[in-house]
Amino acid sequence: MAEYKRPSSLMPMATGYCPGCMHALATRLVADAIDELQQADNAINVVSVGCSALNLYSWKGDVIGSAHGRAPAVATGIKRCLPDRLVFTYQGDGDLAAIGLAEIMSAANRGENFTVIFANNQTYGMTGGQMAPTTLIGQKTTTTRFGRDALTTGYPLKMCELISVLEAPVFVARYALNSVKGVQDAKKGIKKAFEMQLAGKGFTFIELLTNCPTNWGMNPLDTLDYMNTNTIPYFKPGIYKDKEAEA
Ligand SMILES: Cc1ncc(C[n+]2csc(CCOP(=O)(O)OP(=O)(O)O)c2C)c(N)n1
Repeated sequence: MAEYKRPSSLMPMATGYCPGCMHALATRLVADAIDELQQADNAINVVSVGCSALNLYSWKGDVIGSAHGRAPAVATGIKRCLPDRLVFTYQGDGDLAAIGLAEIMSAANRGENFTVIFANNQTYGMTGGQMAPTTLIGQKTTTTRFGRDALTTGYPLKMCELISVLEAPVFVARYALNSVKGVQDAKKGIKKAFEMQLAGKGFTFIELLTNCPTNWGMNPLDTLDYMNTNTIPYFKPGIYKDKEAEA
C-alpha cells in the first residue's frame, strides 16, 4: 500500500520551503481536499505576499497573485465574476492580520462566498522573522529581541475569535498542524469549508497554526513541542462558528 501519494493538483516538484516548514504540509492538505472533491480543474488559488505565496509554483490549476494583504479583495472580484469556481486565498499572518487586516475583516463581514486558508506561523517568515500581529507575548523575533512585550506592542491578534463574532461568516475554525490528529482534523475542516462554499453558503475561514523553524531558530522537531507549550494554549484550536451545525 502506498504510504504517500502526491495530490494530483500539485506539480511533481520540490516545494522550495525550508526543511520542516508547515507551509508545505498546509499546501498538501488543501490540495488533498481539492482532489477529494474533484475540484482540481475548478479551483482558483489567490495568493498574496510572503512564504505563503511560494505555493503558487506548486499548483497545477489556476493561481492569481495579489498585492500584500489584498487577496480577499481579489478573491471577492473573482468569485463574484465566476461564482461556480472554488475560490480560496492562502495567506500568512503578516499578510492577513497586519497589512491586510481591513481586507479580511471587510470580506468576512460582507459574507463573500470564498474560503480563506490562514497559515499562522507567528512571524514574518519571508522577510527574516520580524514580529507579526500574532507573535506570542515573550516570543523573540528580529524586532522583539528580548521577547514581545504587550506594553509596547499589544497582544497577539486572535483572528478566529474576531471573525466569528461577525454576523456573516458561516464556518470559522482553527487547527494545529503539530500532531497527527491536528493534521487530520485540519483536512476535514478544509474540506468542509470548501463544501460549504460549493453549496453557496458563504464565507469560510480556516486558521492553521504552523511553525517557522528557520526564523524561530529551532529544529523542526522542537517547534512541535514549542507549539504545544506556547502556541496552542493561547491560540486554542476548535470550531468557532458553524452555521450548518447551528441550523
Ligand atoms: C506592500 C508590501 N509591503 C511589504 C512587503 C514586504 N514583505 C514581503 S513578505 C512580508 C511578510 C510576510 O509575512 P507573513 O504574511 O507572515 O508570511 P510568511 O512569510 O510568514 O509565510 C513582507 C512584510 C511587500 N512585499 N509588499
